[in-house]
Order: sequence, then structure tokens, then C-alpha cells
Amino acid sequence: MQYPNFTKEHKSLMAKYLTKEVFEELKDLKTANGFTLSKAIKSGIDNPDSGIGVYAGDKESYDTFGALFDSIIQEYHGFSKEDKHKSNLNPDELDAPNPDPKDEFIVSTRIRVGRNLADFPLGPAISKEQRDEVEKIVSSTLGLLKGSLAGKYYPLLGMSEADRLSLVEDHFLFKAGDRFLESAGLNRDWPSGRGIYHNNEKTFLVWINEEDELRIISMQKGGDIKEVFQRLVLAISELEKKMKFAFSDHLGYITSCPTNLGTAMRASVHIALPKLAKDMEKFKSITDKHHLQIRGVHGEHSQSEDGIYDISNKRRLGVTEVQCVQDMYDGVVELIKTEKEVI
Ligand code: ADP
Ligand code: ILO
Repeated sequence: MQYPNFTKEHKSLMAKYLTKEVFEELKDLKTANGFTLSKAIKSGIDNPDSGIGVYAGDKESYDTFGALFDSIIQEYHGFSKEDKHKSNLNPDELDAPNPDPKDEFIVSTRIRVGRNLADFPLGPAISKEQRDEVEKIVSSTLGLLKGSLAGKYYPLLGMSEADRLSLVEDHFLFKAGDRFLESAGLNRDWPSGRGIYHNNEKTFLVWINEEDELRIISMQKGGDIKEVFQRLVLAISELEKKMKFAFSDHLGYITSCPTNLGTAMRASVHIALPKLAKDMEKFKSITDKHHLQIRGVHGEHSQSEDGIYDISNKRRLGVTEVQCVQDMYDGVVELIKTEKEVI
């Protein structure tokens, strides 16, 4: 493998930290699952507009290719090699009364975590047989859930195109054909092994075998952020009784993209801020202050529609789950206050 031909367009953290020295140190290494540096960086090379540009094939990748991953993790999360991740999933410690009880601004709230099974490689290095096995284990475990979490699994294989598109359009299901995931090898054998589980109300959902083997999701209309968190915590604790997830004391929950390490949590609202949207500098100063990210309404790399934005926590590693949600909550309170003040 040759040192990549980075252009001016390659702006990812991978392009920044993969110096010739780091490349020489890592270029011939391989994990037990056969994952290599060239597989890890392919997405960032194929997609020069990547922000991160790197994926892990297994937990071991974070050690084997540490000379690259550690710098990316340090810059994205402000988390050093010596730090230890900490968890807190106690909803009683979240201070989040509904910031928009009249439903004037917040359209919906969603909190998700990523999880991967401890005994399998991550998606970029998984084989078709292993992926199908993960689908079988996870969907049958979900089938044991009771009460408000009880639901049904809908595999993508055999789902009508109209049903799939309507689930995507309504924000319940992941998109097909994401070019970043494609280059990372995460779309191999599509749609086999992928699917979505949800309860009747579609307030509790689990994606199987997208970027991570599980994305556990709690969502509902409006701004009752605490209720959404409580449902998610219940689901995580029920699933943890039945499955062993990939975890390390240093990096927390192990995910295929280093941005999701730690809590693997993204807590978001879809919120209408048409006035603030005309003053992006002010908008961004508030989101930056609260460590938040702005996305469009159809997920990452999408555009906003009708002044509605997806606002979520940026920090996930080295902060607890409660802090992730609190970051989002505190920022949303300030955004609503400012939106009301703008003439
Ligand atoms: P992820 O949350 O897994 O990082 P995306 O940014 O791709 O992934 O979002 C996945 C889907 O979830 C998209 O359809 C997006 O519109 C939807 N979504 C995210 N936040 C909310 C929210 N607060 N309310 C409703 N849908 C949401
Ligand atoms: N690989 C993409 C996405 C990075 C962060 N987002 C997700 C979904 N993991 C990039 O480098 O921009």
C-alpha cells in the first residue's frame, strides 16, 4: 500500500493525522479479523468531504491503529489515551422539564445509542454469515421484550420499496446507499441482515446492522426529553440483561465510527428556529457554547427544511449519558429563549 494521494479537498481528521510517519508505522498491521489500515481509511480517501474519514473493523482496531485513532479521538472528543470513560444512565439526575410545553418550537425528540455485540467484529469487518447471525440473535432477543417495549421486527429483505421509503421519510429508518458507509464496507450484501424493530407507537425502535449492529432509539413528538430518556434507559437495561456489548474501560461502548465511542449517544430535537436561522453566527455561537451539532432534518449530511434543524450533543466520550442529554437540553433552552427575542 502506498501513502494516499491527499488533495486540498481532503479535510478529514484522518487526512490531518495520517502523516507519512504514522502511515509507515501502521501500513502492514492487521487485526485478528483481518482489518487493515487501508480498509480503515478508505471512506475518508474516497470521500474527500469526510469530517472524520476513518472506521474501525473491531475493538482491536482502536489499539492496533492507535497511532492514528488516538489523535482523532483526542481532537474530536478532547479525550486522551490515559482518560477513562464514565457512564451515568440515571434519569433522576437529568434536570429537563419540557422546555416547550405548548409545542411551539420542538417538533420531536429522539435519543439513540449505538451498540455492537462483544463476540463479533464491527460492521466494516463482519462477514455475511456473521452479520446474518447478529440479525438472528438481536431480533430474537428483541422478540422477548414485554410491555411498552414489545414490538415486531421488520427485515429489509422482502420489505416493499414503498414501505421502506415511508419509514425513511418519517424519520424512523436509516437511508440506503450512504456513500461514506459504502466506502467503509458497511453496505456489503445489502439488504441482507438489516432491518428495524419497533413497538406499535414507533416510540421505541432498534436498527439492526446499519453503521453499528444495534442502534437503540427512543423518540416521540414534542419536547418531553426526560420521558424519551427514561424509555431509552429502560430499553438499554432490558437488552443488557440479555446481550453482551463490546465495551472497554477506556473507550466505553465500542462503535465503528470513532465519533460515537463512549456513550454512543446522540440526543436530538427537531426544532423550528426560522428567525435564528437568518443569523447563523449567533445560532452557532449558542450551539458551540453547549457542545452541540446542527444537522438537517433528514439526518447527517442533509439540509434543513422550513427553518427546522436537528440539534444534538456533539460530545459522547468522557462525558456521561446524563451529561449528553443535559448538553442538548441546556442548549435548546437557550435557543428557544433567543428565538423568542429575535424580531
Ligand atoms: P443517527 O442519529 O443515527 O446519527 P442520522 O443523523 O442519520 O443518524 O438520523 C437518523 C434519522 O433520525 C433521520 O431520519 C433523522 O431525520 C431522524 N431524527 C434525528 N433526530 C430526530 C428527532 N429529534 N426527531 C425525529 N427524527 C429525528
Ligand atoms: N464518515 C463520515 C461521518 C462521520 C460521523 N458520522 C457518523 C454517522 N458516524 C465523515 O467522516 O464525515
